[in-house]
Amino acid sequence: MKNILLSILIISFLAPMGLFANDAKIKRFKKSFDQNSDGVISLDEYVAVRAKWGKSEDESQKFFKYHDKNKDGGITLEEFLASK
Ligand SMILES: [Ca+2]
Ligand SMILES: [Ca+2]
Repeated sequence: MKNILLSILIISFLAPMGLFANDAKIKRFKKSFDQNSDGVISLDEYVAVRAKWGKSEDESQKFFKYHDKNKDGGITLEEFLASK
């Protein structure tokens, strides 16, 4: 019985934390990366935004490919949230 209560406690504590993490990512997607607000991060947007943070184009292209799961040349919000 104690274990069940503990599990419920842990789940109810961790679930909102997961939501907050996603929330921060959604904000980052919309405010930082998706410059033209079409719901997709293009390679140009991604490289340009990261360049402002002092990141190299090589590294950004590598990360872009990692995020772009279906390799269609754009990162959707779903793809962005699916990546760590
Ligand atoms: Ca865009
Ligand atoms: Ca994609």
